[in-house]
Amino acid sequence: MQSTISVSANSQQYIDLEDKYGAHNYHPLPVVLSKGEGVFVWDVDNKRYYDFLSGYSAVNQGHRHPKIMEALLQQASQLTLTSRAFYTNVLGEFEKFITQYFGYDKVLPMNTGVEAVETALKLARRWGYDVKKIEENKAKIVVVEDNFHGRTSTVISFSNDPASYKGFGPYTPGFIKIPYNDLAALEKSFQDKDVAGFLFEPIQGEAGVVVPDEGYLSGVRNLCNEYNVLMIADEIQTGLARTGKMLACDHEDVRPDILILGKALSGGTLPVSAVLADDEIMLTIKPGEHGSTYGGNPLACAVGVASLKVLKEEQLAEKAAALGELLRSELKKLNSPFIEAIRGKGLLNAIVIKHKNPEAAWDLCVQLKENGLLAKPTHGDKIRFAPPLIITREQILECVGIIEKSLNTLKD
Ligand code: IF1
Repeated sequence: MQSTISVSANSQQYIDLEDKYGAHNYHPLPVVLSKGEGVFVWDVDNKRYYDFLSGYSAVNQGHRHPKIMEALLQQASQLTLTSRAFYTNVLGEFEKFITQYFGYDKVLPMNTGVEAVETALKLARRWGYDVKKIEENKAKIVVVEDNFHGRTSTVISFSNDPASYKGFGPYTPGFIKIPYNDLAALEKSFQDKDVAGFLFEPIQGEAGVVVPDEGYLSGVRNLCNEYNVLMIADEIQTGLARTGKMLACDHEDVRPDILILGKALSGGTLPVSAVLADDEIMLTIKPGEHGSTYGGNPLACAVGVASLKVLKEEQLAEKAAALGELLRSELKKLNSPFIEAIRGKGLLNAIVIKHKNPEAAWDLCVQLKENGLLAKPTHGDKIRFAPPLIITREQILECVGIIEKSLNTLKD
């Protein structure tokens, strides 16, 4: 039985509206938000909440960061979209800025995360044919179990979560799935000469914040070098300071051949994603062979630069590292019988709930909401704790208090 949910009539009308007119492809918490600022969001009754989801890491810089807003509004007053049929005075500046920021020759801008993943897959295949000399249509990409890279028909083709793939076949061929965090399996998969790339998340988000063993990232790098396979890091969720480094790959000083970014690249303002690689890879795609109407649009370029600047100016990676340590150690101190595991890196964290009631994680999230903190369960028993990186020490401690109070309402 789910715990009683208090929803005001005011909120309920908006919930009913979405329910009636929107597709039922989500199951949101019963809270209706109308405003955000920094680490907080407010509902339509003006109740304030800590946002511990941060748009799944899209609002690392906090809601409506003033510098990102300024860039957005300034650019909106000049030019918002041209398509890539013409040059603009902002795209090149963005491209120069982001390639120098991450140390790659080139960038290919897209919009949503999954489009950037698709771009990376196409690049890896093309590189496989043009550079590695794989026979036409034979290229394979190695992926891992419990991956999450988005929702397109190709990307769900290599998901092993039935909720993602079931009933959406036929599936795109050309993917080999191996266990995560398993270098022996990776090396075995590389025996196949048709493997062009290895696509993976440096920390698995959707799987419930699964952190690989130390040495995994550098091990992947070494094997990719040895077997001439492209290392493709999906840092859409883990990148941009979230895990306590600018990129999760930086934890082992590893540089992927293809770097995929999204989410916080726009600080939560609009879909902005990017694929970074060096010339040998990027220049295999020629004019007319890939693109997107909105990719690299002026608004995206302006907020992209501003969003990246904020990360460094406010030392958000360093903050995430320190506050993540604090959050996990304070959660441990609670010694709750209902917390089976606490894991994560930086401010990308999850707790695993242990309870005889399979709805306990959902019920806890409802209690957290009542007490002023928003978080969402994944896969039934896991709850992600990922606040904006601008959160303060005092606020983290206050939030742990809210979590403690909410845990206390769970009955044995
Ligand atoms: C939803 C999850 C998070 C991602 C990685 C690519 C994408 C994502 C590593 C695609 C997107 C989102 C999508 C969102 C929920 C969310 C999510 F729980 F589903 F897995 F964050 F953990 N690579 N993740 O995490 O990016 O195309 O969505 O911009 O509702 O599907 P997108």
